Amino acid sequence: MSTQLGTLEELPLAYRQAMEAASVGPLWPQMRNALPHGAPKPVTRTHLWAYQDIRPLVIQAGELTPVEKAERRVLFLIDPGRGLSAMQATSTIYAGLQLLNPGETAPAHKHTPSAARIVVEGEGAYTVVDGEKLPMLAGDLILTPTGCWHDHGHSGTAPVIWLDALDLPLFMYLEGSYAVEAKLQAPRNRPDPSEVEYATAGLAPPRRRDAKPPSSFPQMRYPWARTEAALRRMAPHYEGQAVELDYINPETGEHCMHVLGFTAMMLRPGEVLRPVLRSSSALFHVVSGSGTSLVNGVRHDWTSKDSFSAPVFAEIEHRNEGSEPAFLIRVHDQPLQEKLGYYEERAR
Ligand code: GTQ
Repeated sequence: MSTQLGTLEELPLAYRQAMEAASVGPLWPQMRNALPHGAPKPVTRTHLWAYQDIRPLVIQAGELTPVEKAERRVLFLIDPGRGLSAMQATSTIYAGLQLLNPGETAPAHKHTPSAARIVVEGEGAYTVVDGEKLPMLAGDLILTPTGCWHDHGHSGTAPVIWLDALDLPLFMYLEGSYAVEAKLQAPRNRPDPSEVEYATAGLAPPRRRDAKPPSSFPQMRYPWARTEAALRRMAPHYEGQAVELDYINPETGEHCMHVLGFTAMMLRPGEVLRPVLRSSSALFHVVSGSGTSLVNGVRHDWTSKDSFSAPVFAEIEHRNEGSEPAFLIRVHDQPLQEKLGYYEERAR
């Protein structure tokens, strides 16, 4: 059905003015904007954020703005489809590069949005989440889920930069975003659960009947070394298929957070991957390696530490023409869309 719907201009001026005065409007001129036929019309435009271009600006932020004056010293990624004021990389994903210099701390706070960090460069930084001290090594995924206290510190000798991913756009849309501040936390004197209870996939401690249920977020650090090793082990057994691992909650098997999901992938040398069209939007972060991706026909030549975005239902082709495998983490909003009951994949 593609009936031509009536326009605003066809309506008498006096009627339009009367509607405006009464704070009402006609649906039919807006119908196709509100409910496009067959598939959404994304606002998001794919973009590549090259680390070598942004890194000097992040380092400069450290010279221009003391951390005390920033609270979180971050340059956020801007979706060209939305313009400069939008604090978002896609419809649901806020992302930013955060700098912490040696000796600096970022004070504790907790907030309604959830955050996750992927460490991009440097050693010696840590995040304390609800008293759990989480070391930050390159490629690690560190969660700071909704309502969890978190502060950052750095006992190394060179700047540390990480990529923050938050579900902030949704919380701003919901008029639900706020934070509570506090002093730095005293971390517990033990390694985090990724090094203790959940160091081996498939094993979790037994729970006594009278014990309180495990936290909703029992594991908040996913060391990259183990993720990469797992992808490499899988690769020979997945010939002709994508080599991917989802970051999951080890107690429930569900996505590791409520709104945003995280999927690690390995692109073998010479591999060309054309994934299904997904209703989720995505931000790809390159942990290591280089390659080329076509996103809706736009070509991105990417290398280690770069990030690039894909709108909902994007046609994507990844290519690794090098001789080394490439490793990426896809940040996406599949968990949210599943909760809303409309996550969809379409064959190409
Ligand atoms: O590190 O807590 O990029 O609260 C934006 C908001 C980082 C953080 C961001 C935040 C944080």
